[in-house]
Amino acid sequence: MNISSDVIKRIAAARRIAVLTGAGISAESGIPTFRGEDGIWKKIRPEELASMDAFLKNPALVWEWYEYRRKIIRDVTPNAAHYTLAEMEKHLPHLSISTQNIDGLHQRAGSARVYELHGNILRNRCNNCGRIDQNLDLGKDKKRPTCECGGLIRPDVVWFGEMLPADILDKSFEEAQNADVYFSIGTSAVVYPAAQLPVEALHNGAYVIEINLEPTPLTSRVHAHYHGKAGDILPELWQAVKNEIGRLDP
Ligand code: BJW
Ligand code: ZN
Repeated sequence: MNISSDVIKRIAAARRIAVLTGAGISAESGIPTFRGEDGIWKKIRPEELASMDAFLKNPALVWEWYEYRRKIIRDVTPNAAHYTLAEMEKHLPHLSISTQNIDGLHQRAGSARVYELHGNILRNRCNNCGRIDQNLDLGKDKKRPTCECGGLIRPDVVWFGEMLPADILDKSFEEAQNADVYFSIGTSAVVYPAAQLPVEALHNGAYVIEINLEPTPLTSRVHAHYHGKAGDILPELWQAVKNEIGRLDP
């Protein structure tokens, strides 16, 4: 891979780095993406499953999708891209990750400063009173589990038409506004407001780098883009940055 010395120097000199990740960063761990080739579950688009309308219309179908994905997520492990970001956080002055993923793999890889924009699939929440329930037996409730208050229990994730957690979104925008270098990794960059974060970073003078298998609506706007697997590109990029830091600070 040809990494320009400008990219390497920018990362090595950055005081603050912020990262947006999407489903593509977990693809090499074996978790299907939403919109890629492997991304359509039973040929149903995410927009038809990830909404309160879909859940109210057919809770059993939506629960089936989440149970299918929970099983995959419990069985997989973080990959080289997750581990590289965790290592970068330890060695660079400040690095945060705003993730659209609900799989918890950044935390399992050792990243500490992680903002989960779309929630976490391993938690359940009552749609009425907000009570969090981690130990839900779906079988017992015939795929329509209800809370003590009578409300429907749902996965603690953010669906289309729902607000993202305000504190986490605010923090993510703050990180984007203050970043010297911003990475967008493994996201199709079509779902808002997350897709606005790299644009916000651009508007505030950050050097923006995209790593994705294919071009996205963001590609033409960034300073540098790498088309390939995050698990190949990030470790190579980080190795080059470590060499540069070593050269500057022997
Ligand atoms: C690799 C790789 C490898 C593969 N290496 N790369 C402004 C403009 C237009 C629309 C809106 C707007 N503001 C709000 C909206 C509406 C809506 C929206 O954005 N719609 C668009 C589709 C048009 N947004 C919302 O509704 C959001 N809420 C909101 O804005 O609240 C305010 C409001 C309320 C009411 C009315 C109006 C406003 C909420 C969005 C919630 C999204 N939820 C989901 C499900 C989460 C739970 C779950 O996981 O089940 O989030 S949908 C799904 O998409 C999931 C993802 O996080 C999200 C993004 O997908 P992501 O991560 O980018 O994955 P993919 O599959 O799309 O892309 C993977 C990429 O990786 C591909 O490009 C591959 O090539 C690449 N790749 N392998 C590197 N190895
Ligand atoms: Zn309740």
